[in-house]
Amino acid sequence: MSKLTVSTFSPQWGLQTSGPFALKLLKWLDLAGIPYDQVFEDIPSRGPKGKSPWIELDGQRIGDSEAIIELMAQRSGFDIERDLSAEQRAVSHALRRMIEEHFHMVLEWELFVHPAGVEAVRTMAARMVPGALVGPAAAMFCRHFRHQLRARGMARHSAQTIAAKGKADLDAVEAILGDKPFIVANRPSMADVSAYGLLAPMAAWPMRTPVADSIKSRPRLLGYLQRVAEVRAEQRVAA
Ligand SMILES: N[C@@H](CCC(=O)N[C@@H](CS)C(=O)NCC(=O)O)C(=O)O
Repeated sequence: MSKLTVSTFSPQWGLQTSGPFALKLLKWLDLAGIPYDQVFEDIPSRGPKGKSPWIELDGQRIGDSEAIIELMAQRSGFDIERDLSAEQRAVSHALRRMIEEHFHMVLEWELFVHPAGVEAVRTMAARMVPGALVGPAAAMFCRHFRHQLRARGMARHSAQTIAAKGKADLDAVEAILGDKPFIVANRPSMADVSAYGLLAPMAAWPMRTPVADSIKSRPRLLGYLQRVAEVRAEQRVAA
């Protein structure tokens, strides 16, 4: 397979990247055994879809973790859900959509609107831009996400309601996980790759925000995230 370059946000909180969708993509590539070069790029508007992550392959730039995974699955023949039943695939799909389309807004709200998150964004901005620009850059970043979250409806709720919504998603993940090693089966599915990408940053970040604190208080979820972090490639793909 040709050389693959993956552009992601910089590493943060002991993770390969702070970007949830990039973390998801890197985990899938690791499970597929597909080698890649990671390039740090903290300005998502530079990507082909204006969002992080994106890849470069055969001179083409492709955005969106789902589209990238579909393409790489086709090229490599690696189907992470190959042994799952139709029902398990459906549960995996539904959970993935909940995590990526709903829980992601809760994550963004805690990072870009909650005061503890805003403070952390300032610290991160200090590593990216010269001193005088740190305040304006952090404010611009947070404003951008606040507007998006308002447009999508999430930021119109109270802080208490948003925390309750996030915790309800965690309850669902935990209940479906039960005593299984992974969310829908005894081997990883797309739901696990998404859950890892979106939950691991909140489990790892030091800021005290309600839903991140809730993840940190759930040993079953923490054990699960550790398991996904450690799971190895199931199949090697010729480079
Ligand atoms: N559906 C996209 C979502 C990517 C996404 O939302 N990325 C966020 C960072 S986690 C981003 O770049 N946001 C920048 C923006 O919305 O301006 C995917 O799966 O890659």
